[in-house]
Amino acid sequence: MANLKLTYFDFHGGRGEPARLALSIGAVPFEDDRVPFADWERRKEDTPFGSLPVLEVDGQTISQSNAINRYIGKLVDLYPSDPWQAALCDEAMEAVEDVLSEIVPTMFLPEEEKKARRKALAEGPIPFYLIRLQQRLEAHGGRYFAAGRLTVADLKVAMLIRQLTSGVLDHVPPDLPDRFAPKLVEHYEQIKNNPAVKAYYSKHGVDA
Ligand SMILES: N[C@@H](CCC(=O)N[C@@H](CS)C(=O)NCC(=O)O)C(=O)O
Repeated sequence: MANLKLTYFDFHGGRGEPARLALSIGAVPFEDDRVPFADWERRKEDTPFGSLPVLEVDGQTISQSNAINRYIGKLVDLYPSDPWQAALCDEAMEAVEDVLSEIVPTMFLPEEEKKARRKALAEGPIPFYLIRLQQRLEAHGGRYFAAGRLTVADLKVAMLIRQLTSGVLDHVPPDLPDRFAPKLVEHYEQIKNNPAVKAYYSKHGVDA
């Protein structure tokens, strides 16, 4: 097995978390390099696109969260081998990227602007993506986004729901998923109760 080092910010969530979870579910040892926010400016220049996550495989580097998710998904059998199912898995992961690319930039806005932008997101794009993701889940049987089994798409959507329901995003009501996409909340609970996911969070001393 290759030597793996996954670099992401030092918190439980975000774009790096699905890969951390997938490696843990697959029981693949990896160096879990957690970057404190205070160190980021110094380390940013050394990443391929000035962002995290980054995965090092035997000293070679790749970035872009979904490229990493696909690569790790293939290593640990959490990515479909069937091309159509793989495309469905990608579809869900890219939809999460669409919504994250609206949410993440608000973190760096001054307070008043952040409030206005997040209020607008909570009244439009976030419910839109929640409703459409739920429709896609239901279209594929209601339990998994692709292949009728756990894939990295489920981990990525679950991390979005975890973030939205946790209340960490000021001005975004944490009940949006319950109101607009209760089936995604059920799906998140199902992922949270996966024994390997539970073991991962209990090892880190946090609630899933
Ligand atoms: N398209 C990239 C986006 C990566 C991205 O924007 N990551 C954020 C954290 S979730 C980041 O590194 N922000 C710090 C910065 O841009 O300086 C991916 O999917 O990995």
